[in-house]
Amino acid sequence: VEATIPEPLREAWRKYSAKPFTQKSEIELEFVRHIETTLARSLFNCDELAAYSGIALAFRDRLIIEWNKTQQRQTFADQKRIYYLSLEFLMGRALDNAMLNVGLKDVAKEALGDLGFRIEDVISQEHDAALGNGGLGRLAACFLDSMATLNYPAWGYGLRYRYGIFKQEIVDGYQVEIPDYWLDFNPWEFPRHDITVNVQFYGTVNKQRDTQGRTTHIWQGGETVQAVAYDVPIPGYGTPTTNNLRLWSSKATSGEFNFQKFNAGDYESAVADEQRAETISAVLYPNDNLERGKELRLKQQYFWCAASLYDIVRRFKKTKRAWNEFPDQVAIQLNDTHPTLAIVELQRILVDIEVLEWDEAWHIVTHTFGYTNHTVLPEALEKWSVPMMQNLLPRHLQIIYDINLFFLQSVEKRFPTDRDILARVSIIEESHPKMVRMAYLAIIGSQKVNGVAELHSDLIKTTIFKDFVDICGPDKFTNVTNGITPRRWLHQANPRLSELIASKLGGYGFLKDLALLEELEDFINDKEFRKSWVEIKLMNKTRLAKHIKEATGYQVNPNALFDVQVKRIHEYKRQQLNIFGVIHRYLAIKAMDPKERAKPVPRVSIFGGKAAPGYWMAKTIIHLINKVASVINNDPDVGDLLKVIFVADYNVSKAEMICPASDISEHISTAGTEASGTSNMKFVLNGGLIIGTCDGANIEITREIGEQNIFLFGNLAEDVEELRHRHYYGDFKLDMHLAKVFDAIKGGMFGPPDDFAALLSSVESHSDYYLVSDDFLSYIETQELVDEAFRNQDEWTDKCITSVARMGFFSSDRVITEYAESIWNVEQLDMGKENE
Ligand code: GPV
Repeated sequence: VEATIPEPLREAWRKYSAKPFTQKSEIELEFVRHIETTLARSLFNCDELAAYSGIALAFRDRLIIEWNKTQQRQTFADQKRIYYLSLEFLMGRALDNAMLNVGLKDVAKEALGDLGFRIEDVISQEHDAALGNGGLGRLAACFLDSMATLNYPAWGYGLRYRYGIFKQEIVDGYQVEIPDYWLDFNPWEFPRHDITVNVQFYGTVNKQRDTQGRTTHIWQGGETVQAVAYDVPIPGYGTPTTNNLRLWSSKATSGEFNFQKFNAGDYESAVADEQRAETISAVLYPNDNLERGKELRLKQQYFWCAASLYDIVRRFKKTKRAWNEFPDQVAIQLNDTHPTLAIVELQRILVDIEVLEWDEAWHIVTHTFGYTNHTVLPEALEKWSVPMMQNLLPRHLQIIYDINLFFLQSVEKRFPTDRDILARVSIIEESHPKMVRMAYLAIIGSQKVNGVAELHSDLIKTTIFKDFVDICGPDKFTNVTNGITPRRWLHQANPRLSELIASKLGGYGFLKDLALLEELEDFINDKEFRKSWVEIKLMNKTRLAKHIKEATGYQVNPNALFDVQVKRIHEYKRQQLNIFGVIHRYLAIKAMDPKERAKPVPRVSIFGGKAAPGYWMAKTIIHLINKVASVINNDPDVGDLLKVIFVADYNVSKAEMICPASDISEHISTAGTEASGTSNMKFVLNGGLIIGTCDGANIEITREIGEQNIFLFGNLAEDVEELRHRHYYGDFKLDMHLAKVFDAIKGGMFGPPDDFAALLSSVESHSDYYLVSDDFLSYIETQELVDEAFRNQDEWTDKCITSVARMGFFSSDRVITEYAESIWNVEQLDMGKENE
């Protein structure tokens, strides 16, 4: 029952209703009030962490006022909404972003200054919200920022993990994982103990006849777990729109807990049940581009889909519309196949609970969903075992079988002569055990399927989903090239560069319309501008050097060429190619006459990234990088010519420091394996150049910035299959330069060779699946071109400025606009009146 205040009393209510602050004095008042009351501290014991808490609470109040108004405005507007379902939202820190997006960072800086704090120190107290693994999760976070900034009525739905991605420590050169318990103090979430959904698991399905003689399915028994909503406000930049990210947390169903077992005197087991329920949302699975088929993961997926769908349907029903209007009010985007059960769940709600006819329900479902694919790697494509699904979600498995039956019947009708097509496209793989192919289900249940960069979208149409293009027609498959939010990845990460750009472009309009950056090319010969540009890069490198010194003890020279590869560690991303290249460089320096050693360009090779805890080869690569670092960094023959750094615990806030500090960054995946990549965009937007393969969005970056401004190397995607085939049939010869690198490793230069035997043999004797040897010569030659180019600092600066000027296309605002127009059919909210 919703309570409303009677009209005569609303005047008093309005008089006292909370107003968003704008003045320094108001921020100071709120800050001190929160320190002294909410936090029960005083000016005598307010350390930087307490100061962070105080200012964060002040801004959270500011956000929630706009959040409330936004929700009212969107309800009133009654338009179609976007629901972005993602198991990962890699948000990073919220305070800096909140202050910038509401346009009060400068004011807050003064306020904090008045009270004795430096804003940078306060900001750096915040714990990253790390509810994601890598690119896929960060993309979701960028999308939320853009959807709010563009005034789209949009909700994110995810899980409130108690543990985000683990913290990485490097001990004796090995990765060690530390649990990331991040919820001790989180002012950015609002628990909604009144918004709950009971989610059912296990049990059995019984058929019944209803009064009209229809067969209905009753799913009974099993267990239920309660989903509790936690809301996170998402402020847009330069707009009052503050959207909602709703994260579900699991707990035991209220009432059920304690009662029966408590009465039976079984208190301990009642507590155990409660804990088991909470386990569902306890931990983020730390795999990137890999699926492992664990039952708890399937439970997470259904728990989240069921709670979200219930919430979405509840909101729709409040509008009292007819069911066939559902797709006009609701667009649900599936971030990879993780939320594919939402398709089945909506069909179940419509057929079993709302008693619609199957076909009518299926029409609604297939006009509601869109599916984004993020990989072609076979080991990352989700499949769930049929027996597991039968046990956990018996009714859903029946519905999947029915969806499959109707689908295969239609395929058979259209392709009566193709004898294998049914087995190829069946949602059920006829293996032992049988498996449910989630991507096929997602395609069949969606209106549109998209890849995340042009090459990738072409590849899915010609390889993994080829049959579906024939069956569904090519129009179902589309491309939306990824992008990044310039608010976080330029303005927040690189405030000085953002300010310099604003000074030339006459304001910060480019942050909302990134194509405006093209005007920068007019200033390419402006001496003052170039000087500031170079100074800013040097300051950013100095800031990173300071962090490196504190974190590793190694001193690096900020004038050296900073060569960065930071991303999840994966064989396909080929950090091994990079470190082998570093060893090659080291051997070359060692072989030089000491007098010659003045010649090469000094370089710092910086690595960062986490390996999935069970991914041994990735951990071996981390170990090798660290061993190589300790040998090279302590070799007096080398000095500043070469340093190797592994930055531990790479995360969003470290990325904000690292991206502005690169001269060159590496995006060197085997062609055809990296769906898009998004850090490539972050580095170029911050005035760094790229060495990369013709893969993912590198190709479109090249098209935009010009091929004279990027260092491309290596085999092309179209040649990969043929090369692998040749290796497989014994036609493989280790590149001669790589052979010397391997000899050095085998000779024990970097510690016991056995430690690296598996890594070397993955290249030498297991067919070099990722073409490290095939691309090695091209890679080291291109690195020499990088040296040459870097020697000419003026031309280098030309390339950097030109590239930044041409990066407008890679704003996530452009991406969201494309989704809105070609997939969701959703309009921006008209903010006319509210913006006055
Ligand atoms: I599948 N991606 C990811 O981060 N984790 C995953 O489990 C899967 C994909 C990434 C891709 O690897 C990147 O190429 C892409 O840029 C990113 O998703 C966003 O689309």
